[in-house]
Formats: sequence, C-alpha cells, structure tokens
Amino acid sequence: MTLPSIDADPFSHDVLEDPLPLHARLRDAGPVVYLTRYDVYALARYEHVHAVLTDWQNFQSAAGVGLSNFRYEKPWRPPSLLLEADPPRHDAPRAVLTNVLGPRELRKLRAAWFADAEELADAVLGAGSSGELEFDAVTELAEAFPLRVFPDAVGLPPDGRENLLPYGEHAFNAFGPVNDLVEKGLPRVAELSAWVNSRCQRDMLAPGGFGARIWAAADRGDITAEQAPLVVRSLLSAGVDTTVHGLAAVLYAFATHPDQWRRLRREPHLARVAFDEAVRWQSPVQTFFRTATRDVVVGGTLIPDGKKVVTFLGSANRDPRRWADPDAFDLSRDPSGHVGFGMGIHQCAGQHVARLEAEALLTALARRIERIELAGPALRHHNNTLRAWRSIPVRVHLA
Ligand code: OVV
Repeated sequence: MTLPSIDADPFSHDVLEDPLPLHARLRDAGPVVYLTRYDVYALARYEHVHAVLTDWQNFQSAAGVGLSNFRYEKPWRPPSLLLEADPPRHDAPRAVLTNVLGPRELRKLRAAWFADAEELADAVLGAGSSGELEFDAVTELAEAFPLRVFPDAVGLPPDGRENLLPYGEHAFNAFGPVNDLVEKGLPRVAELSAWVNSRCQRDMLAPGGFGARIWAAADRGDITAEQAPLVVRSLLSAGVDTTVHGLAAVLYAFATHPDQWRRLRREPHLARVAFDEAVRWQSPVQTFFRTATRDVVVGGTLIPDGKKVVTFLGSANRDPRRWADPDAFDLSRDPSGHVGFGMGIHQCAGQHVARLEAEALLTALARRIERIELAGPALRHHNNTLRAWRSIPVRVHLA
C-alpha cells in the first residue's frame, strides 16, 4: 500500500481554530498518513491511535511525546519521569502518582470539593437570587474552580499560584513545533520553571497534600528523593490547564445543548458521564507523539525505526468507524473507551481528580441554573496541544 502524504500543518492557526476538517481528511486518507512538513507519521483513526498508545514496546515515550525527538534534540526541561519515560524507569514514579491520586485519597476530598463548588456557585450566581445573569464561563467557573481546589490539594503555598496556568500553557505548546505560540512563551520559561521547580521541594508542600504524599513515598523508598520533585512537577504541569479546558468543554457543551442540560437537571448522577462525553467530544488534549523503537507495521504501513508518530486523540474520539453520530454531544452515549485521557500505561494519572472536580461543579450548577446559553461568540485560545477556550460568554436563567 502506498503511504498517503499531506502537507497540512496541524499546528497552524487555521487548524487550531477548527481541527475537525483536517481530522476528517487524515482519517479518510488512510490508517497512516505522512506529514511532509514535519517528517512524522499521523494516526487519526480510533483503531490505530488505540493500537499505538497501547504498544509502548514499539512506540516509546522516552524520546519525547512531542514533535521534538530527544534522540537528537535537547528537551526544554529535564524529561518527565512519567510522561517522557518507558518501563521499567516509568513504573515506580507512575505507581506512586497513581496511588496519590487514587480513589482512596479522593474520597477524602469529595465533601470539601462539593462544598467549595457550592460556595463558588453562590459567589458567581448570587446566593438565593433569581432571574438571569451573564458572565464568562471560562474565567468565572472553568478557571476559578480548579484554581480554588487543586493548588490547596497539592499543598502549595499561596504565593505565585498565578504562574500555574502560564507554565502549563507553555508545557503544552512545547509538544508542538517551535512556532509563534512557543516563541511567545520563551521569555518567561526560565522564571516560570524556577518557580515551579522551587515549589516541588519538600519544605514547600503542606502536610497531607498530594505533594507531601509524594515525598512520603520517597521516605518509604518507593521512589528516590531525587525523583520526588519531578513527580510533583508532573502534577503542576498537567493538573491545571487540562482541567480548566475540560470544564470549559463541558460548560460549552451544555450552553449549546439545552436538551442535555435539562436532562442533567433531572438526572444529576449523569454529571460524570457528561464530563467524559465532553472530554470525548472536545478532546482538551488533542495530540501526543510517540517514537518507533524499530521498523514497525501499522495498518499495513511501515513506520521506520526512530520516526515520530503523532496520535490525533480528538480525531479518534470522533471517528465514525468507532462512534455512532460522533459529532453529537449526547448523555445517552457510553463514552468509555474514548482516548481523551490517553490509553495504556501512560493514561492520565489525574483523571479521577478531573472527574471529581467536574462532578462537584456540575452538581452545584445544575441545582441552581435552569437554562444556560451562549450570550455571545465563544472564542478559542490557540495552543499547540490543547483545544482551549479564551472566552465562553454565557447567560444563565436561575431556578
Ligand atoms: C504538560 C504535561 C502533560 C502530561 C504530563 C506531564 C506534563 C508531566 O510532566 O508528567
């Protein structure tokens, strides 16, 4: 079979504004498509995205999960011990983080986060008021809620928390090519990295938080004291922007699907399904790369040793070969199996944290808001990896 090739730039502003047309083109061109501009092999169908993500032996992460190949290029920061590592080195840090962010720890946070969501909802919507009001769902809810609960759960000191979003923003841009998005972040990289790295130290992290638990794992010998700060860094890198844009996705979904909001109001236990369906539908993390560790055949196409492959998670999540009516946001669907959190050994370690945040916030909002709709155009924020929002103006009709 001949390898189809496409010269489109998945990181151009046109595509970042609306990636769906490129996704359809890639899926229809074949199981593997060569991207001439970047010398990488693109996977956009669910079957092959899933296959590559669950084959860490043939598709490594240690050469970086962005465009940059760490075999030849120096990474912009010391590689993540989780994201940018393969077994066996990956496994101890992963086991520690999985445990720290696991169901047992989250059960302790549940009541507090539900109360925090009620407080935020009262603050934004006005306790006990009725009628209608307008605000920006990105700043007032999608950013406000994670920033209210997550840094405290990590155990971060209060100063400098405004650095979390810009640091994550750059980390996600840095998986792409060195384009204008990366260049605009460069002036602050040293300062933001210094701040993040300093907060990963043991004496910065309050007792009982995720950070302190990572250090406690080092004390038990599950990871080394040299590894602990880098595991904390993973939390601070991947834990904020992702949840902001995941929450923005579900709020946008409801603001544009009034029937689905009515259903959530009637059946509030659907909050978690709604969040996963929004993660499938929008795919806040759009792409991750792997590197072939040998010549390997995918979908009948040879991918040569050392070449980068890029998996289009957002495309796999809307592949009509896998999903019925893929473009519909539908609470009746079973979205499980989506690759919005990845798949395989690197699948998002924080996904239960994200789901708990979403469940708490949606539950508080569903109690108070009868109807939510767009009050103006929702605006995208362009990032090389994130499908993100700058603004989602909404009008809410209070119950
Ligand atoms: C930006 C990002 C995403 C996922 C994981 C990490 C970072 C990490 O540092 O482990």
